[in-house]
Amino acid sequence: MWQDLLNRLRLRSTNSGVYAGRWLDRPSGGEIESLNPATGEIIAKVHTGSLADFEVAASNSHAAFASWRKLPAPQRGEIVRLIGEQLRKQKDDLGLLVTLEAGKIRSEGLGEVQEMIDMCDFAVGLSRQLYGLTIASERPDHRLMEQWHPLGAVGVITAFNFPVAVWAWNAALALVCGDPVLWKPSHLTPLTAIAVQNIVNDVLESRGLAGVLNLIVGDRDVGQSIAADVRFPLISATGSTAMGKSVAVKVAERLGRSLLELGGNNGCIVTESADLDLAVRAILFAAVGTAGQRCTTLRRLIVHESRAEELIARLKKAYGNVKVGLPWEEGTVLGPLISEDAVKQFTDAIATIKQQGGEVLCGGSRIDRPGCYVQPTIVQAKPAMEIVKHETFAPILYVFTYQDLNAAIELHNNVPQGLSSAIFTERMREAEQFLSPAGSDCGIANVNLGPSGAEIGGAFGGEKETGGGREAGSDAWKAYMRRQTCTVNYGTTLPLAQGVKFDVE
Ligand code: UN1
Repeated sequence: MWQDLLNRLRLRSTNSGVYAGRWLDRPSGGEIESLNPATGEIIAKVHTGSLADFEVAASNSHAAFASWRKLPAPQRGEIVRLIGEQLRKQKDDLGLLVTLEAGKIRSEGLGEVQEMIDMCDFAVGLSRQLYGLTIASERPDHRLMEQWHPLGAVGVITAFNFPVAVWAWNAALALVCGDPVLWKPSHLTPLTAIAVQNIVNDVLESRGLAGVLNLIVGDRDVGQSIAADVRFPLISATGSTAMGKSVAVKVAERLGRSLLELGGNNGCIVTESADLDLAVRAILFAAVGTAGQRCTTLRRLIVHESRAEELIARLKKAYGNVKVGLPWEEGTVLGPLISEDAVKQFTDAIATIKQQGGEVLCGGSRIDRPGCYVQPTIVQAKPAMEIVKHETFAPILYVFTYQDLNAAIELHNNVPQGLSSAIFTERMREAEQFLSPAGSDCGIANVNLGPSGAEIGGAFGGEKETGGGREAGSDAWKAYMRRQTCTVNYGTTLPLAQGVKFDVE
């Protein structure tokens, strides 16, 4: 059924998962299967890379740095522009592949490719704006300034839930900053990565730039090797907190730089004055969209006690109308979870919720049909429940009630993660309190919209166990470059800073 799509994206039934400047003929790792989570069927088999293949990919990435860094940044931007152009042309197919392999509904699959295109556009503009500062020197006849130089090859480790957009956040910036990339995608979504590599290869090879963007589909060993390797001064990793901690330790051991985007456990406060029409729609998208598998998914709803009954009733009604179906079918809003493992984590979490005194208000079960489907679930929770501090990557929404906004913000912040957050209020004071230094402790804080679905123009990332990294827009590019502070003495004397005297006859 999907063969035409796979052919158009040049995916054969057995694909080579290692591109190290060129496709490796026979990667020496094992073979994995890419599964369609909506049906459980095998889409294709993929040859993975071994540690020996990693070595080839790493040395090619490192070698490419020598010349790529010398190309003027706007010319690097031109390459990114060409990549963006190809992505525009293949948006429909690539978006459908995301739907097929990651189980995202059609508009979200397309949205993901749009996010890649947006990143390319952003990076093209940025390629002419990698500005440094000029600083007033305290010494006469001195110029003090900073400039930004390419850093080196970047290791990019991505997760299944944004199988291509997060690569683009990193790759588009890395490229204009002068850094080659070695990408290790999730083993659950190798085909989308191979399809993207096929697209970028055309651009790179036509310009004699093979080796600037590389791909290795590999297992944990490969991820650990990238993290440990000094040829990658920056490792950007997206995934679970457990994965991030192990990568961070490896990178820190060699004093490398890491950019981490890890677990989220995002909350939303609905105040007494909230516009519930807005809130219901936003909560639905944030908690049920992507089957609860975004880092930014809404997991904790903290609602003023005077509005709780009405809000819960409206949410239950809306949850009842959620159209579950095959993700590529028109009208579907809830597709499958990514895998059987993910379904097990959902059912285990529901059992734990009940043990810890949570009450399932709606949902709570696997859906009886082929594929990895679960019901969108609302749970009346108590703050003391241990499980509400953990991120379960599934559509489970915990509801708490509050009386006083200070207490609500405290409850909101009382989790180990700190990615995204939101408040619904019509009162300016409440909104500003949420955004103040004593308000939300997250990297992202929204007013009158949900916590998920950020645009690329802002810096994306979060605090605490979310890892502290910032990707995509704003000045996130600085992580991909090294800052050099330069002082030039254009005078004929040698005054020392801080007025130090050091005269020797
Ligand atoms: C993620 O889940 O890793 O803000 C990223 C959002 C998306 C990105 C999510 N633009 O929901």
